Amino acid sequence: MQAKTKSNKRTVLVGTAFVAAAALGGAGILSAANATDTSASNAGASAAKGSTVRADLNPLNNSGVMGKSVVESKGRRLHVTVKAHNLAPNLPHAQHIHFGATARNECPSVADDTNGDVRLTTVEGVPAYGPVRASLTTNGDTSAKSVLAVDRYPTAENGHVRYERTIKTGKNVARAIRQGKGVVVIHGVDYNNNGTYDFDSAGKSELDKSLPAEATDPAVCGVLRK
Ligand SMILES: [Cu+2]
Repeated sequence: MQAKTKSNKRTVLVGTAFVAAAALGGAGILSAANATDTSASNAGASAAKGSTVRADLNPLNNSGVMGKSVVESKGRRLHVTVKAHNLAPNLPHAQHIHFGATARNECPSVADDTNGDVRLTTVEGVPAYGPVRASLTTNGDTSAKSVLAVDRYPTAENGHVRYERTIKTGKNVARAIRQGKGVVVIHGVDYNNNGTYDFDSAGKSELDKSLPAEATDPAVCGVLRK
């Protein structure tokens, strides 16, 4: 039961990632984006002279999720921390830094619920936060391509995510983040609190009809401000 559930969740998120990348159109844009791990000591040293942006993460979709994120940057190197609580427990949560040259670069509001169903989907949020620019994975690639990298997103043990990693991104994206235009979004809302992403409460994801919207809807969001 446990193993099967887990595998189902993975399947769900694989699809999520794939269609999200396609729908948001961000995957191919980051030509210069390469994921590079650095040691903790390197990260600390480079951050010392870099600039820092911080986000208070506030709930979307009445998720009740709260959190904080800090990004210290120098050049293309970003030292990212994310802390969040009250996430759908023990489920994987895709998390990204979004930014769009033509987006408002803020968190979506009820005004972005364009179909007025009192639910905000990932696509409805795009005019606010833009496409995915960095995937906050636990290991391996962190470019927008890793929206696909389901096995590499944190699982919210007891609803908590504690994430820390140094990543590299494209020059333009790094600059936008320093300018206060990066938006941290964590996805995955278990609306009916039944411990899994299912179709019962929110139906199918608009990104991919084979997926529950619960797996793709944004749960919490914050703008990384100076
Ligand atoms: Cu996202």
